[in-house]
Amino acid sequence: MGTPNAYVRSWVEECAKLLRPDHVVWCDGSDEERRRLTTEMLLQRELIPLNADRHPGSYLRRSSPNDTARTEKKTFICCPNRDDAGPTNNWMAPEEAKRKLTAVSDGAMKGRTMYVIPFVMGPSGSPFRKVGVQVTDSRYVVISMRVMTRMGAAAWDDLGDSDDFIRCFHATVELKDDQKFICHFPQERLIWSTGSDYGGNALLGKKCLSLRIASSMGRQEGWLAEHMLIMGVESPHGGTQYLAAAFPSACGKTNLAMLVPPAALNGYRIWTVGDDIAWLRPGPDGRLWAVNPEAGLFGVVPGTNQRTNPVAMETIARDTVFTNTALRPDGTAWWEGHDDPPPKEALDWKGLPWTPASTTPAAHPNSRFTAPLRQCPALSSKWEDPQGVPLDAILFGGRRAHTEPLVYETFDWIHGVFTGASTASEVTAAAQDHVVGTARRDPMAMLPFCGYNMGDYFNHWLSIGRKLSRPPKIFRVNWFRKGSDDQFLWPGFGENLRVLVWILERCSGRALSQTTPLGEVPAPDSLPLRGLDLSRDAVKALLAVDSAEWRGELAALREYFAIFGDRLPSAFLREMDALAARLGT
Ligand code: GTP
Ligand code: SPV
Ligand code: MN
Repeated sequence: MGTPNAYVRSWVEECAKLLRPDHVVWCDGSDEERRRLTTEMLLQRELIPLNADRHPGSYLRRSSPNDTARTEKKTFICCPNRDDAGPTNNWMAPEEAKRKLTAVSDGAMKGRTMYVIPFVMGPSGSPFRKVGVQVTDSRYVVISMRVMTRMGAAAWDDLGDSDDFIRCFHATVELKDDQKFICHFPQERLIWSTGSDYGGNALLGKKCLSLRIASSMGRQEGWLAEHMLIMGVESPHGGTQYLAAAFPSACGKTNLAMLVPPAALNGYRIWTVGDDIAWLRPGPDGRLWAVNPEAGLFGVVPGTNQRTNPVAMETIARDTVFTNTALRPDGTAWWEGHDDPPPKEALDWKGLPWTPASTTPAAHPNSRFTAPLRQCPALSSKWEDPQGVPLDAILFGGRRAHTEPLVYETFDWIHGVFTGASTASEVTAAAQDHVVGTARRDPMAMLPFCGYNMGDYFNHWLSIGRKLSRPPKIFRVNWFRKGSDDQFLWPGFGENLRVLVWILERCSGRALSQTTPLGEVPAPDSLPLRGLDLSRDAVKALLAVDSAEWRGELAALREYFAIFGDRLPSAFLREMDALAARLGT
């Protein structure tokens, strides 16, 4: 096995000089190392052992109550020119950010141990993989990175003599708001995060590296880093087609990526390639190829049960870390939407007594599970393919109670990119600093994750399209439309396969559609709905396009896109005019 090269050693020395830890430990990703750290965490009560019969090898972790989700207002893109971060990102000048972070980090690991984590994002042997090195004082981060990335000394071999690694600096410091910064320096390929040890704020291989830094690298190198699941759909008629889908945080990626076909569609099989992040590249064949850079799942717990997501339930049946779920007296985890009814008594996610009469939820709404992808019974045999899988379709979605139909197909790549960029979605608990439920624009589900100006990002999407002679078709979906009774019109979860089947049949030119101002919706009876208890009226309501409502939507969209000024693709202006014409204005 390799050893860290001189570039790595000198950067780690620099980090240690600033942080002044008592010890520096170079991690190797071994099982022995994981056991040792776990034992230490159990002794320090940083982990709570779960019932060994019901949850073998699994633990509960309670985070600090003010550190339970990504924090968008403390997340910065630090590039020299403010305009290059764009109107949707927080920006800080690199020198100012470094000044602040140096002050916060100075001596921050005194009395503590600094762990050095070598890791690779992307399948081993893939020409698209990227090496990262993270320093951290959080053992929780170490054991989580071991699940979420390909961690270990193999990264040193991959790196060789090169200094082409992403520098990931993490210090827990105190979990106080004024110490909290999640800063990205795309020019230097540096991430510097302090004051949080939760999920996307602290596991720097995930959103920070594989989306914010990677999106910026992708722009330079001609590829895309996207907030997308990747899945294969094997049809009973033979053959597997692949699709990628971008939905905002907590809007259904993990669930779709591992859905179980309904009985009426028996014969179909779903193969999970990834549930959160996709790196997309034009191949020599003119198709778009997708790779999942991650090796684990960091999934939303509430709502997960045997009916909604049996594959996830099997995936997390062992060797899983639960973060911020409730704990039952028998040492098992519980959450809202669990198969079991609410327990008579439990400890809530903060460790406080909870009963069904309590007015607060037992599990945090953003409680999560961390588990290796290898434990997923639906895992695709292609999940580690160095080239990835070729996409037939890309889906953009969001959570919209009104306005957005269940599904429609866009007319072409440019219209599809425009449609993805137009996505709005109701805010969920996956970020700390917004009012849950209010709708906001979230282009391509990348609003919190794009490492550069989103106007440039839209142009980059258009330029990728020019390299594709066989581009995937682009669709918009919405599982969350509600009826006048305020209930979801669509059953969702496994039944979503019905929509995927229509989509993939459109890609192979078999399913019928009807044209609306937005795009092609399923023709009557072309959605495979047999065996589903859904009235004709409900189907109509699900697919309805209300032109008056959409004229209002378009006016709001024009206002939104104006924030990008002259970085907005002129093609988007033409798309808006064309949409206006189709809507009859
Ligand atoms: P991140 O990990 O934050 O990126 O989230 P995600 O996009 O992977 O979302 P996930 O699949 O974890 O789902 C989030 C929440 O939405 C869970 O509580 C699910 O139970 C719920 N959900 C997922 N799919 C559906 C669906 O088709 N219909 C309905 N009604 N709810 C769904
Ligand atoms: C998301 O919020 O989209 C997540 C969780 O997948 S985190 O890793 O915290 O970003
Ligand atoms: Mn996500």
